[in-house]
Amino acid sequence: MLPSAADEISRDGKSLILAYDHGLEHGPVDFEPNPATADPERLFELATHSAVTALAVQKGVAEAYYPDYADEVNLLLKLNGTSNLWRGEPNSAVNCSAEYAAELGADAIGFTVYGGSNHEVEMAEEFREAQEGAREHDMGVVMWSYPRGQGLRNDGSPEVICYGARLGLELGADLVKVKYPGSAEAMGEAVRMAGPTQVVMSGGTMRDDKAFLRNVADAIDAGATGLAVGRNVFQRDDPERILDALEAVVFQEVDPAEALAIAESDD
Ligand code: FBP
Repeated sequence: MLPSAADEISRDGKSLILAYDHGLEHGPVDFEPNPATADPERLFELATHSAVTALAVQKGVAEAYYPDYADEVNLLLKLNGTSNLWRGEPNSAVNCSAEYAAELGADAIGFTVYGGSNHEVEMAEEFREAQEGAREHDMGVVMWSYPRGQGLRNDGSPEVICYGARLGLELGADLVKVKYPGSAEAMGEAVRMAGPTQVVMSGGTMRDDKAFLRNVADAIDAGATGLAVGRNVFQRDDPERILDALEAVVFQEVDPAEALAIAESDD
């Protein structure tokens, strides 16, 4: 692994990746709580917040909007994705190459791998091509490691999430994005299993400020180097406010209550 490959999408060894591939992965329903966020421009504006170290989007959104933000936003280009209209065994279509990501100006590539799916073998082979392409173009590699599929009964268990973190190391990711495994202890184990691959926590469904920031603080305490978050930022009425609080929790390791007070005073 190249130790510096993720530097472009990190600050002081920490990452706050704003994820915005939901229009593909979940569909327009994810924009309903805050309709302005259906407009990618709103997310690119949010990504200029000092807390954000990269914006993760799909190719079409990058082509249309990134040229105007190339100086202000670090681009993490997702190379695969599936819509929620798909009802089969978990799989993700590769819709962009590492070469084209480099042409678009990406700092890193993102790739989903569903370990445990009946399609795991082909996904791992596709990841190989993407990972090696990223290495050729000096781009970081972020794996969305979400074990799920017919054979997995409990894909949210700490053991499965820990295994997902390890897949990131084994397959050559610089950062591996995993769901929060439910406790700081379990997150610590995932971090241990990932070794030099940095672990970032996935945001998940919307929850209240305190609960969400507590999960983030626990993950950071356990050795995670940040988070990749979508809904818990853009579905809020005031996304900038939670970014202020996240900046304090992730980069200054401030306690969530204090971070919220900082965010309030910034208003
Ligand atoms: P959230 O913070 O909104 O959970 O976003 C993280 C993310 O990984 C997105 O990049 C992706 O679109 C989504 O979650 C996939 O979620 P799932 O596959 O669990 O429905």
